[in-house]
Amino acid sequence: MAEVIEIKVPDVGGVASIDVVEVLIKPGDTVALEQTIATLETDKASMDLPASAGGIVQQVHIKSGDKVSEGSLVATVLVDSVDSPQPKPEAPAQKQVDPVPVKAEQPAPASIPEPAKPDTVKTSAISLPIDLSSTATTHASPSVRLFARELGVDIAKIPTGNGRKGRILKDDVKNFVKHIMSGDGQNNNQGNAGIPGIPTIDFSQFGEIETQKLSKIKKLTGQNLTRVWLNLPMVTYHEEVDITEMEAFRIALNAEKGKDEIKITGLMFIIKALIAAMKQFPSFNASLSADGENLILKKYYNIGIAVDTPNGLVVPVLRNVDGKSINQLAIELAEKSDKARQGKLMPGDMQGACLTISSLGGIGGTAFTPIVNAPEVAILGVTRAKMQPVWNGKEFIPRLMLPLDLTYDHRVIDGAEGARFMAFIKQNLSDIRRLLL
Ligand code: CAO
Repeated sequence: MAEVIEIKVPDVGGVASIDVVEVLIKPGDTVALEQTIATLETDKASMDLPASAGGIVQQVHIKSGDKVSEGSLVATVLVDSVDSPQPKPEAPAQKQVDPVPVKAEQPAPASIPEPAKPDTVKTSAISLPIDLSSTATTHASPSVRLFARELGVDIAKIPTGNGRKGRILKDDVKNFVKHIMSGDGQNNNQGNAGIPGIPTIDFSQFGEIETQKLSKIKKLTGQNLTRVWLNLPMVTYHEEVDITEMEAFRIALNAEKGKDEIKITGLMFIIKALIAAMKQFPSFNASLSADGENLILKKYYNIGIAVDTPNGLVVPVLRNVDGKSINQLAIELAEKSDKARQGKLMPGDMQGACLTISSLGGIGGTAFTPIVNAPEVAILGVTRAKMQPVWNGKEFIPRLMLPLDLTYDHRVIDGAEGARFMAFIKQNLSDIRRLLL
């Protein structure tokens, strides 16, 4: 025999006039015992309303926006008396279930009940208690939280929901996942992690405009830079290095070269000094593990070089640099930067860097604050060397001074370690004989 059971709002600790935020069932649906059928909300908490009986929903008596109180009729459910599952008093999960069983003599497992003929139907009412204390936050209902957890979504990362007062609904979780999967979540003007978005402005109201599509490289670089900017506590340390002797040696070396040979720039010496410093300070040749618990130290020395191309910034990687001569490095960088500018780099050409150098020295500058190419832990910025009067204790003498900027991930590198690393590079570039040591 089947019977129609009324599901009512249970004892909610005397709170009246509770808002109905979401109704999750409709007539014809099959619900299981304890399945969430609606989300209710008071000023202080939200709660899932569990079905106090399993069966086929006959009628739903509430809708989103209604106000309900204890005893309000929520839905009627047609229950197959023989098959409907009952709460077992000894099962811990059902300790919260209303002590009034649907039918104590019906322990059989759930099956979808057939609609019963009217003359075999009788009506009764049951309600399950709901726990207000366990749902003390007002952002999302427990069922939405559970749904988010099942998908591995941190609900705090969903900026706002479409429910009443910004409540996060199941659809908001789904849309958030879609947004992330499409890659859009990294690269838009909308605020992430609660950061307010940048307002959209119609600039044409102020004057003539033209809209240009961003290149793919620019979009990808933008995503990566935003990700790093938001995730890494970065510090930039500035230093000036006397490269007068190094420059004289470089000019002498280039003078020996034939017309068609690749010339050596100061960058090659900087790469060499950087490798020596990474050997001396191994935490710079490392990456933080994803859980932030370990430092992964690398025993190879690959250096990424930021290259300016018509389509945007790319970072080809020079591999196993410690085993290469200055001339080899010059040839390899010329080849890679040519390839980069022609858009011919393959993904493999841009992978595996331990640290990156961003050199603007060919263009100018006195200092800048490059952004770490995470999961690397530091980046070395270079701007234009210039002759400066330097006090030698007796007089000012003209010296060629090279400005360097080291940005590092402060979770891995301490300030003093950063300063020592730069002091080591400075010592080696000021006296390049030290690179032989
Ligand atoms: N001080 C003074 N002169 C410098 C210098 C410096 N720090 N660095 C380079 N120069 C000189 C070179 O000696 C060369 O002079 P000549 O023409 O007389 O030979 C000239 O500037 C051009 O050098 P270059 O830039 O072609 O060569 P490089 O080896 O120094 O750099 C590369 C190669 C690929 C790094 C560079 O061409 C490049 O693309 N730089 C841009 C990187 C970039 O965009 N970074 C920003 C990233 S945002 O974080």
